[in-house]
Amino acid sequence: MKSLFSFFFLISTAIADLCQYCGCDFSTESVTCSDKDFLLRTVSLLPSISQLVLHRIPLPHAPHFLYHTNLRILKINDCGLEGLSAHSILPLPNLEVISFANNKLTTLPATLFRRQDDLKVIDVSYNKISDLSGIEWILGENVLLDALDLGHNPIEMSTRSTKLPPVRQLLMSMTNIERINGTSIIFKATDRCKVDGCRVLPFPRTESLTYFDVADNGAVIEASALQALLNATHLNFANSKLPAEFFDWLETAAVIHLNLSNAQITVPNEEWRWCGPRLETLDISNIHLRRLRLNRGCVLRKIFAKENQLEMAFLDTPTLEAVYLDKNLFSDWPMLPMGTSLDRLETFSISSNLLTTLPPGALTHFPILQHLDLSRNQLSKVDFDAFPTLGMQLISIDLSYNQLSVLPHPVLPSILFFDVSSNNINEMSPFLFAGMPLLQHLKLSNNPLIFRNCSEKCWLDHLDILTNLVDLDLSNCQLNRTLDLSKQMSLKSVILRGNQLTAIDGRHFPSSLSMLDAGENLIHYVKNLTSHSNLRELRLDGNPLICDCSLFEIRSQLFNQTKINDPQSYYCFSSSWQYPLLPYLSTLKPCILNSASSLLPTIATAFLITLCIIFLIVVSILGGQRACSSISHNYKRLAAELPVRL
Ligand SMILES: *[C@@H]1O[C@H](CO)[C@@H](O)[C@H](O)[C@H]1NC(C)=O
Ligand SMILES: *[C@@H]1O[C@H](CO)[C@@H](O)[C@H](O)[C@H]1NC(C)=O
Ligand SMILES: *[C@@H]1O[C@H](CO)[C@@H](O)[C@H](O)[C@H]1NC(C)=O
Ligand SMILES: *[C@@H]1O[C@H](CO)[C@@H](O)[C@H](O)[C@H]1NC(C)=O
Ligand SMILES: *[C@@H]1O[C@H](CO)[C@@H](O)[C@H](O)[C@H]1NC(C)=O
Ligand SMILES: *[C@@H]1O[C@H](CO)[C@@H](O)[C@H](O)[C@H]1NC(C)=O
Ligand SMILES: CC(=O)N[C@H]1CO[C@H](CO)[C@@H](O)[C@@H]1O
Repeated sequence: MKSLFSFFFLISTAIADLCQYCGCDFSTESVTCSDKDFLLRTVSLLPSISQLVLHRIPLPHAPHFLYHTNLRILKINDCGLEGLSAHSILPLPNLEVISFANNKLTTLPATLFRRQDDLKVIDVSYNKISDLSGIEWILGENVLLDALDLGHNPIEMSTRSTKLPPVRQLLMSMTNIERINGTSIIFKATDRCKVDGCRVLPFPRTESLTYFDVADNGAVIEASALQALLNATHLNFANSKLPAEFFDWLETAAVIHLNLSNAQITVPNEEWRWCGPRLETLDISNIHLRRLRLNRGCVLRKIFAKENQLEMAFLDTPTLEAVYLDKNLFSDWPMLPMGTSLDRLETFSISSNLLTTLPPGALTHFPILQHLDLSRNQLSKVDFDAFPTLGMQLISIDLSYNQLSVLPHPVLPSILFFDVSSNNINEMSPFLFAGMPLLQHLKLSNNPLIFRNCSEKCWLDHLDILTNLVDLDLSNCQLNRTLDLSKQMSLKSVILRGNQLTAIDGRHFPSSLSMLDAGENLIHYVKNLTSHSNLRELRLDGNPLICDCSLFEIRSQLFNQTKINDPQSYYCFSSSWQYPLLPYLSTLKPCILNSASSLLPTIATAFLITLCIIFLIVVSILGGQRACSSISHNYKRLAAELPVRL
């Protein structure tokens, strides 16, 4: 039910009302209303408030604002706003930032922003605006905008006399642009407008334009447009068609951040070897490259070259900080030219390639590397000398989805994140963790042989060293021994799903634990978890739990599980009967006395045997063949709303 509110916050006693429904932060002088189901009619704010954010509140029409001179930032996002009137924000003359993104606006009324002389940013992206004619009347005179975001609007109409205000950043991704030349943006022809004259938008003054985003239009960028954009520093041409003159242009252009991902461009010899004189960030993902050559003269800092067919990379650019080569065809580790060392490289990502080994010295020339992603390759060997012996600053290593059976144990004094899940590890050195004193996130899931040698001495017994461990994933590892993590005092999340554990004993987990996933095991009992007050999430689906009063202590966590009312996920056994867990828990009483708790199952068993006998009689009367024979526990999953016989 929608309730109707009119907010009048002129007197301080009303602040409480506002803050009851919306978040008020007086240190930043902002008011935020989010995910509320009330109808906002009139907005009157305390004089000090300078920022108002309305998010996901049903507002088909703009609310009525009372005169307010201090408000600088107004955001109405995802509110289903359909219409604005020319007077909607007249009472807010000093706005600098306006965002109506993510609504259902079809037009912007003429003179909408006429009174806002200090306006800097207008964001009307993700609306349904189709007609830009008249946009020049919307703003006051002499306004120089910092940013105008028209992105994700189905623009169809615009005329030669349509003049965009001078703007530094113009964002027009997904706006139906057909082509861009040196003077105009031309939208795609539609039924409403077929000839050029009604779908052409003259460029705003290009001297001031520094940021231009026309991504995902499939637009043809003509050579004259590139010349007009010679001084722009941020260009997003993702998914555009670029002319052959592009490479010559790039050698002289001022561009610093350039995005060419998914662009249609013919790269000679399928080898990328260009760098603009100031180019720092370059995205050349998915443009059908086979080779990548980055020379010494480049000042590139970040390169994204994902989803190509790269087999070779020549990286001789010492300014590089991040290199992304994921989803290519590298079968050999990209070696650096002799004498090159990437002294600034912090991130190196080469996941989803065809690498089979990490050779000796692979990481020697990346002295400050922090993030290494080698996941989803075919690595069967990581050479012991791949890591330099000293001074590695690695923070995260992802080796998941490879074919490793053995791990090296380099000394990684700063490592926080280590993922070797989905490999075939069958031997773990007990010394592995000694070299990772700060490790917080350890993922070893889907290594079915990882406990193979654990019958006598087990690497698991050396986990104690990892005193900073925060989360541990050992799912699907055929774990069947008890795991004592009680000394990991920082541990918050443990995933043991899909193993062969038969019990969970809270004494083996620290009190810091907030999430334990032990689904799909062979667990009968869960004990001693009452003192784990931080435990918010406990997953036990797919376990043959015993219907027992000890379940009472984890009742609140179980009730919180989304699958708790699914009897195929949560069930328990009493004698050989399987019950859906939810109805059982709903009537469960806590275990009070030992005698009582030992008596209850006896009574239950007696009751069940009686039932069984009655059932036998009924079955024999009906001439059935089945007998009440399987008293032994046979934990099969059954779909059942009512108790059923196994
Ligand atoms: C750009 O296209 C428009 C519309 O077709 C045309 O009027 C204009 O002369 C073109 N400008 C250049 C520089 O080609
Ligand atoms: C680029 O900048 C230079 C120097 O500031 C200026 O002379 C030139 O006209 C500008 N070019 C464009 C296309 O804005
Ligand atoms: C390049 O643009 C595409 C499409 O807008 C976007 O998905 C991608 O993240 C951008 N690349 C970078 C490095 O920002
Ligand atoms: C692990 O077990 C395999 C076979 O069971 C054996 O060959 C190997 O030496 C053992 N490794 C260690 C470190 O005990
Ligand atoms: C655990 O599993 C291994 C084989 O994976 C087996 O040799 C061992 O006996 C099992 N231990 C227990 C306690 O069931
Ligand atoms: C149940 O879930 C809610 C939200 O997911 C959480 O805030 C609450 O603390 C949980 N309660 C228990 C007892 O885990
Ligand atoms: C500390 C604690 O509660 N320990 C209990 C753990 O569970 C066993 C068996 O249920 C009890 O005997 C302990 O007292």
